[in-house]
Amino acid sequence: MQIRAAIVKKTGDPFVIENVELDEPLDGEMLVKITASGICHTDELARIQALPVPLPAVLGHEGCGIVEAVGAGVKEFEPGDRVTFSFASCGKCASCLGGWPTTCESFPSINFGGAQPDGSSRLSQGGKMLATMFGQSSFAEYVVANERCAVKVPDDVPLEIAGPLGCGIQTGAGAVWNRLRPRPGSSIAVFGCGSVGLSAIMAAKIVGCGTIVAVDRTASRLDMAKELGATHVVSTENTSDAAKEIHRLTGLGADCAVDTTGNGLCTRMALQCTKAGSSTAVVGGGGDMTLNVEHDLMSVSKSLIGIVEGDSNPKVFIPELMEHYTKGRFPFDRLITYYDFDSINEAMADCLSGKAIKAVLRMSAR
Ligand code: CXF
Ligand code: ZN
Repeated sequence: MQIRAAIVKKTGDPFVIENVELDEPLDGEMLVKITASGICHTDELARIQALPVPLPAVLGHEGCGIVEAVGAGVKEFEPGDRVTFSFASCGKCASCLGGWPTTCESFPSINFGGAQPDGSSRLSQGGKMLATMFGQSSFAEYVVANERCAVKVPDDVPLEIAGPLGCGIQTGAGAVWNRLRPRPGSSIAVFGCGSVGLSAIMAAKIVGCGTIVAVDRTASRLDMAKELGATHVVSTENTSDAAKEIHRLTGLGADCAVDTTGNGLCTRMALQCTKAGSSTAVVGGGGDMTLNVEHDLMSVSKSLIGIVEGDSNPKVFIPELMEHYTKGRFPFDRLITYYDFDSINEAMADCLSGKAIKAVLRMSAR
């Protein structure tokens, strides 16, 4: 079928919305009409090729929509189901079988290699294959994706908010709940108050952390952090040494920290602001840092850990996030600014400038 999709043709090109061909779903796949798609910084990294997804490509990996048709062998879904997508995984390797799909052996190739595991793509233009992202390519009116990437959205969750749960929101919340697991009453510092950091803050509040310190340079984001659960905020505009300030607030240092910024200097500050025996999680890519292994880690029994997608098993974790949302504890919809699909370049620009915390594109295919 012919659909409209946003294509990136060459490195750094803007998105152009054009007609493309979408093939029928094969075994285990389904055709989904996209209602909305979040924009994530990783889409920008792919557009500028800091993350080398093959081009030309249809990016987008926070899609949600309604199942229109299912291919042979699809067991979990039927036409009419409301679904949201997350990252792709093979379902067959030891990590997937053990319930840890973020460490799937095929994670890099299946999510960033541009094609399905067999090397094929359901998307093409003028007879030439278009690369896909996260097995979904949600900057489009329709996608064909494997049912393993999808999660049902209950009727009491508005469908158009659901897409970001599959990447940015679970990345922040999952780092706290699935890996750091702070104790009630403990302290946590969160560096960066974009959608990932604010999700970590909401998760820390639900756990019952007693001290939640938000660090960012933008006053409006720190205000939002306070509204969502931060007990203290540190502005890097006004404070030259955020780590020192966090030591002042917590006494011995924070019990754990999350760095969402992708900036090595912030990762270093996050590590420095914690107390001995603590863990610091890095959940945003791109930074370089130097550290002294003895002084910064070993002699103080500290851990510096990388976490992909909040260590989440989306089929289990996303329903939990939606349950917290419907109970009013996890108002992640407050992070969203909506844009028409045709305004995708403006939406991306607003994400990069900080004007939008989480941009969500509304598709409007008939
Ligand atoms: C990605 C970031 C790069 C490593 C894999 C997961 N998250 C999606 O935006
Ligand atoms: Zn993402």
